[in-house]
Amino acid sequence: MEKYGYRFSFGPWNIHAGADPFGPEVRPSLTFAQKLSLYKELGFDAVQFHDDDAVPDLNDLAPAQIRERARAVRRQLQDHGLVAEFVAPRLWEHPMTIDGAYTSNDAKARAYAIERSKRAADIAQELACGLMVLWLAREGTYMRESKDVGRAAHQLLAAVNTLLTYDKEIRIAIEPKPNEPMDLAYIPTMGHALALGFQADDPKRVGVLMESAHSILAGLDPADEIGFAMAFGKLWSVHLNDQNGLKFDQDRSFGAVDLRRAFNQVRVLDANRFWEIGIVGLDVKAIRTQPAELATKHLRNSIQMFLRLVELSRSLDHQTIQQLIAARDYEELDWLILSHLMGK
Ligand code: XUL
Ligand code: MN
Repeated sequence: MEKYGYRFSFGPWNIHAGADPFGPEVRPSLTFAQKLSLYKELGFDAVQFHDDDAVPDLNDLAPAQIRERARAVRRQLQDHGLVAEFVAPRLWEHPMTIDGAYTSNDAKARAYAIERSKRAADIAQELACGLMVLWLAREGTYMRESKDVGRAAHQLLAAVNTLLTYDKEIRIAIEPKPNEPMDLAYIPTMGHALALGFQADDPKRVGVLMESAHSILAGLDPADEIGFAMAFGKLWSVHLNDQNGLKFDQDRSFGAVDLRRAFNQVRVLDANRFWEIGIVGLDVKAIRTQPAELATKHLRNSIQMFLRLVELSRSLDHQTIQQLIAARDYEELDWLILSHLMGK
C-alpha cells in the first residue's frame, strides 16, 4: 500500500462491540492485546489512547504504579512496531464528572479532574508521545442558567495552564465538539479551541485536533476548520470520519456520506504537507449491524479512502484550475472537480 509518507492511527474504542444508548453489545469485545495485533495488518502505525485504555482502573492506583503499567504498554507497542500518538484523560465516565470536569460547580470534582489529567500526562510521558488530547466532553450545560460561561472559560484556561506547568514538555491538542453529551458545549469549534490556546501561559504548546463529524455538527466545513488551524501551525492531529447531518455523532467511515467534503479535507491536509506534521487519525466506528468477524472494514475503508483521495488531489489539473479561477468560471471549476471525483 503506497502511503505517500502518511502515518495512520486509531484508538482501541474504534473497534467496538456495537452497544448504543438503546441496546447492548452485539459483538464480542476484543481485548486490547487482540486489537493491537490488528493495527499493522490494517495498515496503521500508531495508537491513540484514553488514559484508561493504557492503564485500566487508574483511579485505584498510585501514580508510581500508573507509570509502571504505562511503561509495560510502551513495550507492548514496541513489540508490534507501533507508537503512541496521544493520551486523552477520560473525564466523562466517573461520578465526579457528572456536572463537568474542569468546569464542574463542585470544587472537589474540579480537583479530581485536574489530578486525573496529571496522571494522563504521566502516561503520555511514559508512552513517549508528548501529546495530550482534551476532548472536553462534559464542559458545557444542559441548563444554561446552571453555570457561567465566562467563569467556565477561565476555569478551562486555568486547567490548561496547570497541565502546562505540571509537565514542561507536554503539548495539548484541544478537540472541539458542539454538543453530545452536553446540549451546549463550551468549546464547540476550532475558533474557540484556538482562542483558548492563544491565551495560555505557553501558547506554543497548545494546538487543536479537528474531528470531521464534530465540525459538521457545528454546521461548519471540516476542510475550512483544518485550513484555518493549519494557517497558524496549530493542527496537530485529526479525527477524520463522516456524519450524515445534524443528529447523533455517527463516526461513519471517512467519505461514506459526502465524498466531495472528504476530498476537500484531504486536499487541504495534503497541500499543507500534514504528513510532515502529524498522524492521520481515523475516529470511525463500525455500524451496529456489522457481524463480529467483519467489524474492522470501516478502518480499511477509511484508510483506503484517504489514500485514494490523496491520489485524486495530486492528480488534479492545477493549471486548468488556475485558468478557471482567473476567468471566474467557477461553474466549470465545479464540473472539473466533480468529473475528477467520478473518474471522468
Ligand atoms: C467523542 C470523540 C472521542 C474523542 C476521544 O465524540 O470524538 O472519541 O475523540 O476521547
Ligand atoms: Mn474524536
